[in-house]
Amino acid sequence: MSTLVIENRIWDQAETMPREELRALQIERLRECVARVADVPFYKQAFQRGKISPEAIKSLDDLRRLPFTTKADLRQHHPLGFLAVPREQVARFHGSTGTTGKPTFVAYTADDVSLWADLCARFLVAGGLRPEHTVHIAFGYGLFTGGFGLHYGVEKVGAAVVPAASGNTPRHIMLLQELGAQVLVCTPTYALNIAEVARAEGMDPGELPLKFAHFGAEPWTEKLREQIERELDLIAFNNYGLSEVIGPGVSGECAARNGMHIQEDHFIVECINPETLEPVAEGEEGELVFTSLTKQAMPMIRYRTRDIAFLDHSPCPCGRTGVRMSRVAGRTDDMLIIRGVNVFPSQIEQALLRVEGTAPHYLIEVDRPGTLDEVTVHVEIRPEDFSDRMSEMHALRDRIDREIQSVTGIRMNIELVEPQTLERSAGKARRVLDHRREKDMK
Ligand code: DLL
Repeated sequence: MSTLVIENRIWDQAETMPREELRALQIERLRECVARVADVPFYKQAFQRGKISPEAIKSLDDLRRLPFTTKADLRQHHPLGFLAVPREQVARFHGSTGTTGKPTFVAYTADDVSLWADLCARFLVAGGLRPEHTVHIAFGYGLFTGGFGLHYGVEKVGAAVVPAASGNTPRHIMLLQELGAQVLVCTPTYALNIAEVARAEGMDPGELPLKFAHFGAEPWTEKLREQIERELDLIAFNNYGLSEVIGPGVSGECAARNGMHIQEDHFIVECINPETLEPVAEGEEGELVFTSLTKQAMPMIRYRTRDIAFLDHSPCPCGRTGVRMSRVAGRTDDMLIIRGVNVFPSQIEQALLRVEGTAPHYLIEVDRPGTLDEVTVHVEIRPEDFSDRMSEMHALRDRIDREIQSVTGIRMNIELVEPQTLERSAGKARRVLDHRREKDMK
């Protein structure tokens, strides 16, 4: 386990702004944002209905008079109905791939791209990045915001970038060895994949030169962090963002690694009950909603992320004043309702990681063959734990069965599969195959 100590360094003093000052800045910026989107058809209509003008924004409570924006609204105004600047001012398009249907596009002006770089620099520096480092980026470079966003952030800090992009894991290992990057940027599951391929090549992944890593773009658990840190001998930081709001750079962990500081001078966060749309109490889980205060090309008012997390306003020893969001427990649209019980894939991951002998590679298959939902969890066994003895495999399966039942309260079918049989993803891991949805869509 790494014994590296990350010194607390702050990229931008705005990160430590007293909360009173921060609130005043947010109100001022919200007013400007409302003025900026006044001609976007979706907001124009909503503002007319609600009799909202920039002058009507007097306090942060007035935010609640503004409409929510959803993915469905973006789809309805596809491709560029949310553009708030003349087309010639757009410097960049990105897209969110989405698991269903067409990508939705997002746009940036040159200033937006520069802000994005700065916000990524903030969390990278909070998590140990210094100009003398080399950073290996194994995110896709393309419509996905991960590659470019982190790339700009690293450049802004003045560190060296290896834009390795995604895919071809043996090549990543070769690049890591030859260029000696100390910092890894990718999804947490891809880091596991790198460790696994290194081991298959007869190497100890802990011998790679990596010292720390910035992971994001998909939900992961604290247990998975421990496992990755152990295998690759590094310190792993979590960072969060979404294309519609800016991409990576919405929030990230500091050295305390006790929640991700939201960059509140640029985004207002709300945490709501997804059914009643009312705010939840402090510390209670709910859906995160973001308003992007300073984006120009495509600002979002109260964008419903569908990500479930909780907020923590308690002071942080690092001195940053931005509220911290917890890990994302899951997405409202990933939440499985199994015989009426809500289950997140992350709960199954949590259960699996408690059982020695299973790799954190799994696939949850849901179906409704008759009237009842049935769940099968395909779990990959680590090569060293794979055994020809049926009794050992049965005992392992029973342990998994018990853990899953104790975490989710639901009995699932457990199917053990041989090492290396589940698909590996170079980007976000696919954890759920819901045949009920496919049937519903037919
Ligand atoms: O995934 C942006 C990003 C890239 C963030 C690289 C961090 C690092 P989208 O493709 O639009 O953008 O997907 C956004 O990914 O709503 C969450 O559900 C999920 N997500 C992103 N970061 C985290 C995280 C990028 N740290 C969606 N933990 C979001 C859990 C995350 N989920």
